[in-house]
Amino acid sequence: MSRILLVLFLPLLLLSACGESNESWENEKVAEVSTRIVADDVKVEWKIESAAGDEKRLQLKILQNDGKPVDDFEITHEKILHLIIVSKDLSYFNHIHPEYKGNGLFEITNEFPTGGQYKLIADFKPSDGDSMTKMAWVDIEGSEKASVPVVVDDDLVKTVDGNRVALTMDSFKANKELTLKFTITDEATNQPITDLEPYLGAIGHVVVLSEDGERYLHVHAVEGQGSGPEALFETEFPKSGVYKIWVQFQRESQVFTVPYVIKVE
Ligand SMILES: [Cu+2]
Repeated sequence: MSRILLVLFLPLLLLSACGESNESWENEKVAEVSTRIVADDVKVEWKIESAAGDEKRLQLKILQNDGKPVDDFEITHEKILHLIIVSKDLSYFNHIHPEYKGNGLFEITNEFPTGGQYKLIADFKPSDGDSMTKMAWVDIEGSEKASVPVVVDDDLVKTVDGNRVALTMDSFKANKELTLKFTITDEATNQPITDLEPYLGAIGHVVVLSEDGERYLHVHAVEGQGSGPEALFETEFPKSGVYKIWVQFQRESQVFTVPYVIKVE
């Protein structure tokens, strides 16, 4: 008799145990989703006004979709927020770090070389949220210059401020993880440069945009690199086409930026 009861009850016990654990797992999941800030929850209000001289004052207000400011950020690559500014024709590039005023508001001034359209790209990470990128096209008042065509480089060796920087890639194919390798030599002496200083917590910083300025690629410096002459970065191009790459390095407290235009098959 007792054996029959046990046989009857065992499946019931198992069922209820499963039910309970499923439920608590679901609850945990819901709690996690409700507190973690994901990119879709966040919007940026951009404001641009004239400041002193030729400068413009840029303001970014970072808000959740319900209008509540995001007011707590984690530092990534040594800064709370990274702002990239690129002209429509990709001829102008700037990478700056707006000051945090609190309550989701960031502010900085910038001198735009001409009027016209610019792309603003902000990288940041809300505390207890995902790293995210928010972008916008903005119109800057002022006289416009003829746009400079984006032309694929025949030669991927460029010299800026006496630093000769050669770019080599292990592949020019889309949808494939690949490595960008920069090799830096002194233009005057031909000697390898080995005194790169850490810049934003890495050997250097790389920004990649598609020719139309619409696609912004995430690029990671390979960790644990020294101070030159080689610097390695990993990325993946989402589709074939023309891309502009800007690499930034620091020597003797000075940052220099080297641009390249490549074609990915
Ligand atoms: Cu930055």
